[in-house]
Amino acid sequence: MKNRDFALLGGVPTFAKLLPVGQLYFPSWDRYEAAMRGIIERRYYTNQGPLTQQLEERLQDYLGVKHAICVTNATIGLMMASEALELSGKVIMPSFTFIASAQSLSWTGIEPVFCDVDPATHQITIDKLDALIDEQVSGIMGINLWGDACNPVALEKFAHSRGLKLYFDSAHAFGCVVGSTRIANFGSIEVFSFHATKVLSATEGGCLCTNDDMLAARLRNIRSSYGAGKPVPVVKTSNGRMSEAQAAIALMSLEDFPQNQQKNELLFRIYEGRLEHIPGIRLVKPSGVTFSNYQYIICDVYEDVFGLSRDSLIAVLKAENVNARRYFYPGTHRSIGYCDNLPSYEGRLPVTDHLCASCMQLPVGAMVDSNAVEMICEIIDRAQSNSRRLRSFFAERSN
Ligand code: T4K
Repeated sequence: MKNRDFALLGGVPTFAKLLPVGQLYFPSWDRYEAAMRGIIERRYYTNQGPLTQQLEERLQDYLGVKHAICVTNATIGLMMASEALELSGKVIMPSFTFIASAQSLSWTGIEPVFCDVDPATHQITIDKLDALIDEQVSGIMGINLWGDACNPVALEKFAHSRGLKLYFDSAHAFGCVVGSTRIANFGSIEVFSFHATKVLSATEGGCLCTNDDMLAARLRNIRSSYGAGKPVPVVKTSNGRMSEAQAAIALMSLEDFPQNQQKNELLFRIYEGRLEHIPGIRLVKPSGVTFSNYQYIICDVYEDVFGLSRDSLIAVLKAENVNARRYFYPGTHRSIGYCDNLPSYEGRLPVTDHLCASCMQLPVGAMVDSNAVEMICEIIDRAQSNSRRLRSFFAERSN
Protein backbone atom coordinates (compact mmCIF):
# COMPACT_ATOMS: atom_id res chain seq x y z
CA MET A 1 0.00 0.00 0.00
CA LYS A 2 2.88 2.38 0.74
CA ASN A 3 3.93 2.33 -2.94
CA ARG A 4 0.43 2.86 -4.26
CA ASP A 5 -0.18 6.25 -5.87
CA PHE A 6 -3.20 8.35 -4.96
CA ALA A 7 -6.35 7.41 -6.87
CA LEU A 8 -6.76 11.13 -7.56
CA LEU A 9 -3.44 11.02 -9.43
CA GLY A 10 -4.33 7.92 -11.44
CA GLY A 11 -3.74 5.11 -8.89
CA VAL A 12 -6.21 2.36 -8.00
CA PRO A 13 -8.66 3.38 -5.21
CA THR A 14 -7.71 1.89 -1.82
CA PHE A 15 -11.25 0.60 -1.25
CA ALA A 16 -13.37 -1.16 -3.86
CA LYS A 17 -16.62 0.16 -2.34
CA LEU A 18 -17.46 3.56 -0.83
CA LEU A 19 -16.98 3.60 2.97
CA PRO A 20 -19.80 5.67 4.51
CA VAL A 21 -19.64 7.92 7.58
CA GLY A 22 -22.89 6.81 9.30
CA GLN A 23 -23.36 4.01 11.84
CA LEU A 24 -25.74 2.06 9.54
CA TYR A 25 -26.64 -0.67 12.03
CA PHE A 26 -28.68 -3.59 10.83
CA PRO A 27 -29.65 -6.68 12.90
CA SER A 28 -29.08 -10.21 11.64
CA TRP A 29 -31.60 -11.35 9.00
CA ASP A 30 -32.99 -14.01 11.36
CA ARG A 31 -33.85 -11.49 14.07
CA TYR A 32 -35.19 -9.01 11.53
CA GLU A 33 -37.40 -11.61 9.88
CA ALA A 34 -38.79 -12.84 13.23
CA ALA A 35 -39.58 -9.27 14.32
CA MET A 36 -41.35 -8.39 11.05
CA ARG A 37 -43.26 -11.68 11.06
CA GLY A 38 -44.57 -10.84 14.56
CA ILE A 39 -45.81 -7.44 13.41
CA ILE A 40 -47.55 -8.89 10.38
CA GLU A 41 -49.11 -11.73 12.38
CA ARG A 42 -50.48 -9.24 14.91
CA ARG A 43 -51.74 -6.97 12.10
CA TYR A 44 -50.87 -4.04 14.33
CA TYR A 45 -48.55 -1.67 12.54
CA THR A 46 -48.51 1.69 14.31
CA ASN A 47 -50.33 3.92 16.89
CA GLN A 48 -48.50 2.95 20.10
CA GLY A 49 -48.34 -0.76 19.36
CA PRO A 50 -46.79 -3.34 21.70
CA LEU A 51 -43.25 -2.93 20.35
CA THR A 52 -43.34 0.87 20.67
CA GLN A 53 -44.60 0.52 24.24
CA GLN A 54 -41.86 -2.01 25.00
CA LEU A 55 -39.24 0.27 23.47
CA GLU A 56 -40.41 3.23 25.56
CA GLU A 57 -40.21 1.14 28.75
CA ARG A 58 -36.72 -0.14 27.91
CA LEU A 59 -35.50 3.35 27.06
CA GLN A 60 -36.87 4.70 30.35
CA ASP A 61 -34.97 1.95 32.22
CA TYR A 62 -31.76 2.41 30.29
CA LEU A 63 -31.74 6.21 30.41
CA GLY A 64 -33.04 6.47 33.98
CA VAL A 65 -35.70 8.93 32.86
CA LYS A 66 -39.39 9.04 33.78
CA HIS A 67 -40.80 9.44 30.28
CA ALA A 68 -39.40 8.31 26.93
CA ILE A 69 -41.76 9.25 24.10
CA CYS A 70 -40.87 7.72 20.75
CA VAL A 71 -41.42 9.63 17.53
CA THR A 72 -40.89 9.15 13.84
CA ASN A 73 -37.71 11.28 13.69
CA ALA A 74 -35.85 13.83 15.80
CA THR A 75 -36.80 16.79 13.60
CA ILE A 76 -40.48 16.36 14.45
CA GLY A 77 -39.43 15.64 18.04
CA LEU A 78 -37.72 19.03 18.26
CA MET A 79 -40.77 20.74 16.74
CA MET A 80 -42.98 19.02 19.33
CA ALA A 81 -40.61 20.07 22.13
CA SER A 82 -40.77 23.76 21.25
CA GLU A 83 -44.57 23.53 21.05
CA ALA A 84 -44.90 21.67 24.36
CA LEU A 85 -42.61 24.19 26.08
CA GLU A 86 -44.73 27.04 24.65
CA LEU A 87 -41.62 28.81 23.40
CA SER A 88 -42.17 32.09 21.60
CA GLY A 89 -40.24 34.93 19.97
CA LYS A 90 -36.61 33.83 19.83
CA VAL A 91 -34.55 30.88 20.98
CA ILE A 92 -30.75 30.91 21.33
CA MET A 93 -28.92 27.96 19.75
CA PRO A 94 -25.55 27.26 18.12
CA SER A 95 -25.27 27.70 14.36
CA PHE A 96 -22.77 24.83 14.22
CA THR A 97 -25.30 21.99 13.93
CA PHE A 98 -27.40 20.09 11.40
CA ILE A 99 -29.95 22.43 9.83
CA ALA A 100 -32.87 20.43 11.28
CA SER A 101 -32.18 21.94 14.73
CA ALA A 102 -32.99 25.45 13.47
CA GLN A 103 -35.71 24.27 11.10
CA SER A 104 -37.65 22.83 14.03
CA LEU A 105 -37.91 26.38 15.41
CA SER A 106 -38.83 27.91 12.06
CA TRP A 107 -41.72 25.44 11.76
CA THR A 108 -43.13 26.72 15.04
CA GLY A 109 -42.67 30.39 14.08
CA ILE A 110 -39.70 30.99 16.37
CA GLU A 111 -36.60 32.88 15.29
CA PRO A 112 -33.31 31.12 16.05
CA VAL A 113 -30.61 33.40 17.46
CA PHE A 114 -27.26 31.84 16.64
CA CYS A 115 -24.41 31.65 19.14
CA ASP A 116 -20.81 30.60 18.65
CA VAL A 117 -19.07 27.44 19.85
CA ASP A 118 -15.81 26.48 21.52
CA PRO A 119 -12.93 25.79 19.08
CA ALA A 120 -11.66 22.73 20.98
CA THR A 121 -14.92 20.93 21.82
CA HIS A 122 -17.25 22.42 19.15
CA GLN A 123 -19.88 22.85 21.91
CA ILE A 124 -21.87 25.98 22.83
CA THR A 125 -19.90 28.77 24.62
CA ILE A 126 -22.02 29.73 27.62
CA ASP A 127 -20.01 32.85 28.47
CA LYS A 128 -21.08 34.47 25.17
CA LEU A 129 -24.82 33.96 25.69
CA ASP A 130 -25.66 36.97 27.85
CA ALA A 131 -24.94 39.33 24.96
CA LEU A 132 -27.67 37.60 22.88
CA ILE A 133 -30.51 37.83 25.39
CA ASP A 134 -33.25 40.41 24.86
CA GLU A 135 -36.90 40.55 25.96
CA GLN A 136 -38.00 38.36 23.02
CA VAL A 137 -35.74 35.43 23.92
CA SER A 138 -37.81 32.71 25.60
CA GLY A 139 -35.40 29.78 25.67
CA ILE A 140 -32.13 28.05 24.85
CA MET A 141 -31.66 24.94 22.75
CA GLY A 142 -28.46 23.25 23.93
CA ILE A 143 -26.93 20.86 21.41
CA ASN A 144 -24.91 17.85 22.56
CA LEU A 145 -22.68 17.27 19.55
CA TRP A 146 -20.51 14.37 18.42
CA GLY A 147 -21.14 11.92 21.30
CA ASP A 148 -20.08 14.66 23.70
CA ALA A 149 -22.02 17.10 25.89
CA CYS A 150 -22.30 20.89 25.96
CA ASN A 151 -21.92 21.25 29.75
CA PRO A 152 -25.63 20.75 30.49
CA VAL A 153 -25.21 21.34 34.23
CA ALA A 154 -23.75 24.83 33.69
CA LEU A 155 -26.37 25.54 31.00
CA GLU A 156 -29.14 24.58 33.43
CA LYS A 157 -27.79 27.02 36.01
CA PHE A 158 -27.42 29.74 33.41
CA ALA A 159 -30.93 29.31 31.96
CA HIS A 160 -32.50 29.17 35.42
CA SER A 161 -30.74 32.37 36.54
CA ARG A 162 -31.96 34.21 33.40
CA GLY A 163 -35.54 32.86 33.60
CA LEU A 164 -35.21 31.02 30.28
CA LYS A 165 -36.53 27.61 29.26
CA LEU A 166 -33.90 25.05 28.36
CA TYR A 167 -34.10 21.92 26.25
CA PHE A 168 -31.55 19.84 24.38
CA ASP A 169 -31.06 18.53 20.89
CA SER A 170 -29.26 15.33 21.89
CA ALA A 171 -29.52 13.73 18.44
CA HIS A 172 -25.84 12.67 18.69
CA ALA A 173 -25.72 11.75 22.35
CA PHE A 174 -27.64 8.53 22.92
CA GLY A 175 -26.09 6.57 25.80
CA CYS A 176 -23.65 9.32 26.83
CA VAL A 177 -23.16 10.11 30.52
CA VAL A 178 -22.26 13.41 32.20
CA GLY A 179 -20.79 12.79 35.67
CA SER A 180 -23.05 9.95 36.73
CA THR A 181 -26.19 11.18 34.95
CA ARG A 182 -27.19 9.84 31.56
CA ILE A 183 -28.02 12.40 28.92
CA ALA A 184 -31.86 12.44 28.74
CA ASN A 185 -32.19 13.98 32.20
CA PHE A 186 -31.04 17.56 31.59
CA GLY A 187 -33.16 20.62 30.84
CA SER A 188 -36.93 20.26 30.43
CA ILE A 189 -36.78 17.92 27.44
CA GLU A 190 -34.03 16.09 25.55
CA VAL A 191 -34.49 14.83 21.99
CA PHE A 192 -32.58 11.87 20.49
CA SER A 193 -32.36 10.84 16.85
CA PHE A 194 -32.66 7.18 15.89
CA HIS A 195 -31.77 7.83 12.23
CA ALA A 196 -29.85 5.08 10.41
CA THR A 197 -26.64 7.10 10.75
CA LYS A 198 -26.96 7.14 14.56
CA VAL A 199 -25.73 4.62 17.14
CA LEU A 200 -29.28 3.71 18.10
CA SER A 201 -31.15 3.15 14.86
CA ALA A 202 -34.80 2.72 14.00
CA THR A 203 -33.80 3.56 10.37
CA GLU A 204 -35.85 6.72 10.98
CA GLY A 205 -36.93 7.55 14.49
CA GLY A 206 -36.33 9.50 17.64
CA CYS A 207 -37.34 9.93 21.22
CA LEU A 208 -38.22 12.77 23.59
CA CYS A 209 -37.23 12.37 27.23
CA THR A 210 -38.53 14.31 30.21
CA ASN A 211 -38.97 13.90 33.95
CA ASP A 212 -41.93 16.32 33.96
CA ASP A 213 -45.35 14.55 33.98
CA MET A 214 -47.29 17.50 32.55
CA LEU A 215 -44.80 18.04 29.72
CA ALA A 216 -44.93 14.31 28.96
CA ALA A 217 -48.73 14.41 28.77
CA ARG A 218 -48.56 17.42 26.45
CA LEU A 219 -45.96 15.72 24.24
CA ARG A 220 -48.04 12.53 23.98
CA ASN A 221 -51.04 14.59 22.86
CA ILE A 222 -49.00 16.66 20.42
CA ARG A 223 -47.40 13.49 18.99
CA SER A 224 -50.66 12.10 17.77
CA SER A 225 -53.90 13.58 16.57
CA TYR A 226 -55.12 10.02 17.13
CA GLY A 227 -54.41 10.56 20.83
CA ALA A 228 -52.53 8.50 23.37
CA GLY A 229 -52.47 8.71 27.13
CA LYS A 230 -54.18 11.21 29.36
CA PRO A 231 -55.85 13.95 27.26
CA VAL A 232 -54.55 17.43 28.09
CA PRO A 233 -55.29 20.61 26.16
CA VAL A 234 -52.72 21.43 23.51
CA VAL A 235 -53.11 23.94 20.69
CA LYS A 236 -51.52 21.89 17.93
CA THR A 237 -51.28 18.17 17.32
CA SER A 238 -49.33 16.36 14.67
CA ASN A 239 -48.37 12.92 13.46
CA GLY A 240 -45.04 12.06 15.03
CA ARG A 241 -45.94 8.44 15.71
CA MET A 242 -43.31 5.71 15.54
CA SER A 243 -44.35 2.64 13.56
CA GLU A 244 -43.98 -0.91 14.87
CA ALA A 245 -41.36 -1.67 12.19
CA GLN A 246 -39.26 1.25 13.43
CA ALA A 247 -39.70 0.16 17.06
CA ALA A 248 -38.69 -3.43 16.20
CA ILE A 249 -35.37 -2.28 14.73
CA ALA A 250 -34.76 0.16 17.59
CA LEU A 251 -35.33 -2.64 20.14
CA MET A 252 -32.71 -4.81 18.42
CA SER A 253 -30.37 -1.85 18.12
CA LEU A 254 -30.78 -1.10 21.84
CA GLU A 255 -29.92 -4.71 22.64
CA ASP A 256 -26.80 -4.47 20.47
CA PHE A 257 -25.84 -0.99 21.69
CA PRO A 258 -23.07 -2.19 24.10
CA GLN A 259 -21.21 -4.04 21.32
CA ASN A 260 -21.71 -1.21 18.85
CA GLN A 261 -20.48 1.39 21.34
CA GLN A 262 -17.42 -0.77 22.10
CA LYS A 263 -16.64 -1.13 18.42
CA ASN A 264 -16.94 2.64 17.90
CA GLU A 265 -14.62 3.23 20.84
CA LEU A 266 -12.08 0.73 19.51
CA LEU A 267 -12.07 2.46 16.11
CA PHE A 268 -11.85 5.88 17.80
CA ARG A 269 -8.73 4.70 19.71
CA ILE A 270 -7.08 3.57 16.47
CA TYR A 271 -7.83 6.94 14.84
CA GLU A 272 -6.52 8.66 17.98
CA GLY A 273 -3.24 6.72 17.98
CA ARG A 274 -2.62 7.16 14.26
CA LEU A 275 -3.79 10.73 13.69
CA GLU A 276 -1.96 12.34 16.59
CA HIS A 277 1.35 11.96 14.74
CA ILE A 278 0.09 13.73 11.62
CA PRO A 279 0.86 17.46 11.62
CA GLY A 280 -2.18 19.67 11.07
CA ILE A 281 -4.85 17.10 12.01
CA ARG A 282 -6.67 17.33 15.34
CA LEU A 283 -9.10 14.61 16.37
CA VAL A 284 -11.95 16.05 18.47
CA LYS A 285 -12.17 14.00 21.69
CA PRO A 286 -15.35 13.84 23.76
CA SER A 287 -14.19 15.63 26.92
CA GLY A 288 -17.47 16.71 28.52
CA VAL A 289 -18.76 13.17 29.15
CA THR A 290 -17.71 10.28 31.36
CA PHE A 291 -19.05 7.81 28.76
CA SER A 292 -19.35 8.45 25.03
CA ASN A 293 -21.02 6.53 22.22
CA TYR A 294 -18.11 7.51 19.92
CA GLN A 295 -20.55 7.57 17.03
CA TYR A 296 -18.71 10.32 15.15
CA ILE A 297 -15.05 10.65 14.19
CA ILE A 298 -14.46 14.37 13.82
CA CYS A 299 -11.22 16.11 12.86
CA ASP A 300 -10.12 19.68 12.34
CA VAL A 301 -7.73 20.17 9.44
CA TYR A 302 -5.28 23.07 9.89
CA GLU A 303 -4.36 23.87 6.30
CA ASP A 304 -1.25 25.93 7.11
CA VAL A 305 0.30 22.97 8.98
CA PHE A 306 -1.16 20.02 7.07
CA GLY A 307 -0.31 21.51 3.69
CA LEU A 308 -3.74 20.93 2.12
CA SER A 309 -7.15 22.42 2.79
CA ARG A 310 -9.90 20.33 4.38
CA ASP A 311 -11.73 20.23 1.03
CA SER A 312 -8.62 19.04 -0.85
CA LEU A 313 -8.06 16.29 1.73
CA ILE A 314 -11.69 15.22 1.36
CA ALA A 315 -11.21 15.07 -2.44
CA VAL A 316 -8.14 12.83 -1.92
CA LEU A 317 -10.09 10.54 0.43
CA LYS A 318 -13.19 10.41 -1.79
CA ALA A 319 -11.09 9.27 -4.75
CA GLU A 320 -9.93 6.38 -2.50
CA ASN A 321 -13.62 5.57 -1.82
CA VAL A 322 -13.55 7.01 1.69
CA ASN A 323 -16.66 9.12 2.01
CA ALA A 324 -15.18 11.76 4.34
CA ARG A 325 -17.70 14.59 4.76
CA ARG A 326 -17.65 18.23 5.75
CA TYR A 327 -19.98 18.69 8.68
CA PHE A 328 -21.60 21.10 9.16
CA TYR A 329 -21.39 23.10 5.98
CA PRO A 330 -21.95 26.01 5.36
CA GLY A 331 -23.18 26.60 8.94
CA THR A 332 -26.83 27.21 9.69
CA HIS A 333 -26.50 31.02 9.68
CA ARG A 334 -25.21 30.82 6.09
CA SER A 335 -27.86 28.33 4.88
CA ILE A 336 -30.94 29.05 2.79
CA GLY A 337 -33.70 30.26 5.07
CA TYR A 338 -31.29 31.99 7.45
CA CYS A 339 -28.68 33.74 5.28
CA ASP A 340 -30.95 36.78 4.76
CA ASN A 341 -29.87 37.74 8.29
CA LEU A 342 -26.22 37.14 7.41
CA PRO A 343 -25.14 40.80 7.65
CA SER A 344 -26.10 40.78 11.32
CA TYR A 345 -23.93 37.66 11.90
CA GLU A 346 -20.93 38.75 9.83
CA GLY A 347 -17.86 38.48 12.10
CA ARG A 348 -19.96 37.42 15.12
CA LEU A 349 -19.52 33.66 14.80
CA PRO A 350 -15.77 33.38 14.09
CA VAL A 351 -15.31 29.88 15.51
CA THR A 352 -18.34 28.52 13.67
CA ASP A 353 -17.10 30.04 10.40
CA HIS A 354 -13.65 28.56 11.02
CA LEU A 355 -15.02 25.07 11.80
CA CYS A 356 -17.31 25.08 8.77
CA ALA A 357 -14.14 25.45 6.67
CA SER A 358 -11.91 23.05 8.61
CA CYS A 359 -14.01 20.29 10.19
CA MET A 360 -14.31 16.83 8.63
CA GLN A 361 -16.11 13.62 9.52
CA LEU A 362 -14.45 10.22 8.90
CA PRO A 363 -16.01 6.76 8.57
CA VAL A 364 -16.96 4.67 11.62
CA GLY A 365 -19.80 2.22 12.31
CA ALA A 366 -21.04 -1.07 10.92
CA MET A 367 -19.38 -0.83 7.49
CA VAL A 368 -15.90 -0.08 8.88
CA ASP A 369 -13.35 -2.31 10.64
CA SER A 370 -9.98 -1.63 12.28
CA ASN A 371 -8.07 -2.55 9.14
CA ALA A 372 -10.06 0.03 7.16
CA VAL A 373 -9.33 2.67 9.82
CA GLU A 374 -5.58 1.92 9.61
CA MET A 375 -5.77 2.34 5.84
CA ILE A 376 -7.73 5.62 6.08
CA CYS A 377 -5.11 7.02 8.49
CA GLU A 378 -2.36 5.86 6.15
CA ILE A 379 -3.96 7.80 3.25
CA ILE A 380 -4.18 10.94 5.42
CA ASP A 381 -0.55 10.51 6.50
CA ARG A 382 0.62 10.10 2.89
CA ALA A 383 -1.49 13.08 1.81
CA GLN A 384 0.31 15.19 4.39
CA SER A 385 3.78 14.07 3.36
CA ASN A 386 2.87 14.51 -0.33
CA SER A 387 0.99 17.76 0.19
CA ARG A 388 3.23 19.77 -2.13
CA ARG A 389 2.64 17.36 -5.05
CA LEU A 390 -1.10 17.26 -4.34
CA ARG A 391 -1.25 21.05 -4.08
CA SER A 392 0.29 21.31 -7.57
CA PHE A 393 -2.36 18.89 -8.85
CA PHE A 394 -5.19 20.98 -7.37
CA ALA A 395 -3.62 24.21 -8.68
CA GLU A 396 -3.35 22.78 -12.21
CA ARG A 397 -6.90 21.43 -12.04
CA SER A 398 -8.32 24.82 -11.12
CA ASN A 399 -6.57 26.55 -14.07
N1 T4K B 1 -30.10 17.51 15.33
C1 T4K B 1 -28.86 17.14 14.95
C2 T4K B 1 -27.70 17.72 15.67
C3 T4K B 1 -28.69 16.23 13.90
O1 T4K B 1 -27.45 15.87 13.50
C4 T4K B 1 -29.83 15.70 13.25
C5 T4K B 1 -29.69 14.78 12.16
C6 T4K B 1 -31.11 16.10 13.71
C7 T4K B 1 -31.20 17.01 14.74
C8 T4K B 1 -32.37 15.59 13.10
O2 T4K B 1 -32.50 14.19 13.32
P1 T4K B 1 -33.46 13.32 12.32
O3 T4K B 1 -34.73 14.13 12.07
O4 T4K B 1 -32.69 13.04 11.06
O5 T4K B 1 -33.78 12.08 13.13
C9 T4K B 1 -27.55 12.82 8.05
C10 T4K B 1 -28.84 12.31 8.67
O6 T4K B 1 -29.87 12.24 7.70
C11 T4K B 1 -29.32 13.11 9.82
O7 T4K B 1 -30.13 12.26 10.60
C12 T4K B 1 -28.17 13.59 10.68
N2 T4K B 1 -28.56 14.43 11.75
C13 T4K B 1 -27.16 14.33 9.84
C14 T4K B 1 -26.00 14.86 10.65
O8 T4K B 1 -26.64 13.42 8.89
P2 T4K B 1 -26.96 13.50 5.67
O9 T4K B 1 -27.68 14.31 4.69
O10 T4K B 1 -25.55 13.81 5.91
O11 T4K B 1 -27.07 11.92 5.39
P3 T4K B 1 -26.62 11.11 4.15
O12 T4K B 1 -27.80 10.60 3.44
O13 T4K B 1 -25.61 11.86 3.35
O14 T4K B 1 -25.91 9.87 4.84
C15 T4K B 1 -24.66 9.89 5.49
C16 T4K B 1 -23.82 8.72 4.99
O15 T4K B 1 -24.41 7.46 5.21
C17 T4K B 1 -23.49 8.74 3.52
O16 T4K B 1 -22.18 8.23 3.40
C18 T4K B 1 -24.49 7.76 2.89
C19 T4K B 1 -24.65 6.75 3.99
N3 T4K B 1 -25.96 6.13 4.09
C20 T4K B 1 -27.01 6.86 4.62
C21 T4K B 1 -28.24 6.30 4.77
C22 T4K B 1 -29.39 7.11 5.32
C23 T4K B 1 -26.14 4.83 3.70
O17 T4K B 1 -25.18 4.18 3.22
N4 T4K B 1 -27.37 4.25 3.87
C24 T4K B 1 -28.42 4.93 4.40
O18 T4K B 1 -29.53 4.37 4.55
O19 T4K B 1 -27.82 13.61 6.98
